[in-house]
Amino acid sequence: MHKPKEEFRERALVVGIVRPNQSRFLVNDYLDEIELLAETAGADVLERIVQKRNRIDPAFMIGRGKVEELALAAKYLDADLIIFDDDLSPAQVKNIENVCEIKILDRSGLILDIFAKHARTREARIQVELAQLKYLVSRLTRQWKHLSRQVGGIGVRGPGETQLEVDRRLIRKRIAVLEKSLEKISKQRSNRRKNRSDTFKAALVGYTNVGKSTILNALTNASALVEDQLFATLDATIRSAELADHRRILLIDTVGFIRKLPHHLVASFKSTLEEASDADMLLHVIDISNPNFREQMRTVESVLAELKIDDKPILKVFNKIDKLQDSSLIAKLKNDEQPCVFISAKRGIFLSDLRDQLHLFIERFSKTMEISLPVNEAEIISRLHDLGEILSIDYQDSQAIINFKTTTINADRVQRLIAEKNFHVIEL
Ligand SMILES: Nc1nc2c(ncn2[C@@H]2O[C@H](COP(=O)(O)OP(=O)(O)OP(=O)(O)O)[C@@H](O)[C@H]2O)c(=O)[nH]1
Ligand SMILES: [Mg+2]
Repeated sequence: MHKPKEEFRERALVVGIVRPNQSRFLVNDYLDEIELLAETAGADVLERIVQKRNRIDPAFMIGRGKVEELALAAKYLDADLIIFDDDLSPAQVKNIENVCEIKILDRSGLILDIFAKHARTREARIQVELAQLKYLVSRLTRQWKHLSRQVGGIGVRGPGETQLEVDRRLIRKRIAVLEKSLEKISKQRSNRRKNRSDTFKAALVGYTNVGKSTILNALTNASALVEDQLFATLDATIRSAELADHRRILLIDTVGFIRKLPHHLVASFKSTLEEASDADMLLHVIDISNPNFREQMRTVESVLAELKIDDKPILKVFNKIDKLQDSSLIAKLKNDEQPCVFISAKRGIFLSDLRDQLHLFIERFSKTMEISLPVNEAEIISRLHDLGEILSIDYQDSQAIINFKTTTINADRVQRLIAEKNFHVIEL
């Protein structure tokens, strides 16, 4: 884990709950993850507290007695904050805070904080602020001012510090302003997309920290930010990669997913993720060396379904094979998870397999069509140049017979364009 030395690090306790149908083993994996999140946000985790519970306590989540123990541990260890792996209601936060007298953060709050810390571009900053404000509106009861020991730090970056005291009406106004700006950016983005719509596009999607940006860099000589941190990438980066026989493909790097991704974030990041929705195929990147990779795959699949982009052709890219202990796993996955490839992006192992598969997908998901139009339809012909490759044009009388090749997605656009004018198109 990358820890900048000059950064002031807070001291945190993390709390997880084992539910009746869960194993301690699994909850420990979840706590590994929340620990990584905490470290990424700038905290060192002093201790994990795990409690088995059949029923969630509505007032204190883990029960008053356990919260009192927690307060003692926090005092003894001189902690600055307590992080819960589960999301807390505003009342639970208040009650636990009253007993422990230090900052209490839940999973969503922590993830939002990391997004705030990593947002670089104007778009990412607006998206994060929007998500934070929406989260805040529902918990305006939270006031950390009365806590003697801390001001600022994790969980109160971004709008929290100043806006907490402002009333809901002002926050709603700000939300409306931000939503308008995002709409504008989203329009500009979709215009830019139109301008590069003739090349086959593959979006890198997957759980956070699996190596999406590393793959983008390995295939394109780009220098996207790669960090052993969660959510290093918040913006969609697009680069062109060369495959065999000079064929090109556009690769789109996207923000990573995580278990229980706060829904305000998914909503705010829709326009960034629209880049993925416009892709011709998805590369679902998986960290094969993570013991929890199957659950991570399911999380990603459900976010893709939520974004309604799970119907695209998907190539599973199992990355980090260099870290794998048990290579029999590869044989098993090869059998169960086709189409898939196994690579190490960092070490450059089997990248040619990935390139070959991309080539196959381009072939398989491209369409050739024959279009007949009057020769004077210059505007449509110029639009076709934007949307794909004109293989040949035959002139017969006043008709142009165009042999045209394009991606599956653009083929639908062309169909609509031609149908609007009642001209003729046949898919070959
Ligand atoms: N051992 C090993 N490490 C890798 C490999 N690929 C990436 N990594 C490391 O995994 C970490 C995360 O890589 P990124 O490329 O930033 O991952 P990402 O999916 O873009 O992550 P986010 O943008 O944070 O969601 C970095 O420390 C990389 O060096 C690999 O093939 N093998
Ligand atoms: Mg990344």
